[in-house]
Amino acid sequence: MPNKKALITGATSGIGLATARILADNNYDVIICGRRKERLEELASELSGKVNVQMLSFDVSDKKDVKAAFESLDSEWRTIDVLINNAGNAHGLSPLNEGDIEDWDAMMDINVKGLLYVSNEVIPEMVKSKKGHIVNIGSIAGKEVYPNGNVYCASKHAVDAINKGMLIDLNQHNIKVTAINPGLVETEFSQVRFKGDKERAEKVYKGFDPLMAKDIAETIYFVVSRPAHVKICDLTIFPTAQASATIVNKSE
Ligand code: NDP
Ligand code: 8X3
Repeated sequence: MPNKKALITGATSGIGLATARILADNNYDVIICGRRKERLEELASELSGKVNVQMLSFDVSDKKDVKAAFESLDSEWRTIDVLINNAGNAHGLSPLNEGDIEDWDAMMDINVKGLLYVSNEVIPEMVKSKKGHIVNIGSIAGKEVYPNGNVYCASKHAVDAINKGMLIDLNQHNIKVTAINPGLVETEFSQVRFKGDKERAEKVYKGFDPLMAKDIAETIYFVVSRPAHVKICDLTIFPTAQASATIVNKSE
């Protein structure tokens, strides 16, 4: 049997990177995506001893770029078994009245429209082949709204709604759909949110044991490796110290 194929957006860092590694360890051929080509090349050389690897460097928020990237794929890579819609980030953390319009655009364009553009390229082949699994990386920010989270929370609430829509519309085509909604995971997420302010980013994860990218990747592998008749639809995953978007048991 040929290996299954997984496409992972945002594979240059954090959750996507850990997911590409764990899927390759479990014999998935992988299409790794992200804007940072050097990181894609490093990961491709790490994984290509184990499985077949394709790199696609594109900006998920640019629909022409997305289309061109998928058109560049050879036909044997066009039928994807597992799509991990992971690329995304928060940009800024401030009251709505002090928000930056560029940050708002980035979050809606990347987290919401980017996920749709990529899905639009992958779903038609899944429908034709009557199989496939889409894993959408949402967030606790898609279930709750927290102070200053406003537009990031809106983008992740949209991901939650899109996930539910996919679940309903793709059911008749035998396509599984899963939302994974993490709480606090220590990745480059807060560095991006705070625009490279490392000290502020590190503070987010101080005083408790946050989730690590590998914890989410292991859960994703669990979800995609269930038997054909089992579909996990929606999971929220917290570090043990977390109880809601705002309740975190910190030691300091
Ligand atoms: P990272 O910042 O570590 O990784 C983000 C990934 O997204 C990178 O690989 C980046 O690649 C990619 N990405 C960002 N913008 C674009 C773009 N315009 N086009 C293509 N790729 C892009 O963060 P995480 O691993 O934490 O985040 C992954 C997902 O998990 C996101 O959707 C995030 O919202 C979600 N999440 C994270 C949580 C956390 O606490 N860390 C909690 C809940 C959800 P590149 O820059 O190379 O393009
Ligand atoms: C990322 C985690 O707490 O900023 O989605 O919502 S949080």
